[in-house]
Amino acid sequence: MTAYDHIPLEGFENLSSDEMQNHSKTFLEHIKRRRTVRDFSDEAIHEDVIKNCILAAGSAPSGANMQPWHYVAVQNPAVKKQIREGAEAEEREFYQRRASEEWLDALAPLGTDANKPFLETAPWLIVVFASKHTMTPEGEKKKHYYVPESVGISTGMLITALHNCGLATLTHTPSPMKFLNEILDRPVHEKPYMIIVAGKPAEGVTVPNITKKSFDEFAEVV
Ligand code: IYR
Repeated sequence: MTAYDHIPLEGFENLSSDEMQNHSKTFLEHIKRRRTVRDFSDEAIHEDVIKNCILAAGSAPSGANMQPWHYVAVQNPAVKKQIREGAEAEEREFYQRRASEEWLDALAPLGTDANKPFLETAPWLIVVFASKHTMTPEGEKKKHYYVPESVGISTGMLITALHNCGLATLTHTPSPMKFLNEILDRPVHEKPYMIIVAGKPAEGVTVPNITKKSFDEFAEVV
């Protein structure tokens, strides 16, 4: 393998300490307004918005720059219907048989159940796949590294980018998710990672009155 050429770092914003403090506060206020919603408006959202957010996700750092993700942005109503049917079948199994009492108890305050109408109502379902390896044009298998870490970072950036455009999201993980490979025709070495449901919140939507941990509860400075 030959080493990459190195080029000067371009576009680095050299902020003063005051500017940094202002940016940190402004961004914190903005990101704190992100809330997961479970009821979506069916208002259409332009494809370019979703594509740009996926490009933002694709700019994430990844192990050896392998970019081990594949995003499928679904807006086709027939495909969304298939995904809803597949997800609800798995969720029925989950709620009726697979979930432990402890897990059901943890979910009870959220009031979730096996019905997932938002999978058809929301204008976009962004299905994230994590890929263990890639195939070179010569048909050679190239292993990916730190796959869950890389895809997690990328998906977090996607959620942030969508929030930045005024879109609400829901991180949805029906389990198992193999049905997504069949519906979306993805190869077996790509593992469905999660579905990011995106759109405007339904009119009058409510969210659970939850709080986030304070700095001292989840972080420290040494
Ligand atoms: N996948 C199920 C259950 C579920 C699990 C967790 I952890 C949540 O935070 C929310 C739901 C569902 O979507 O209903």
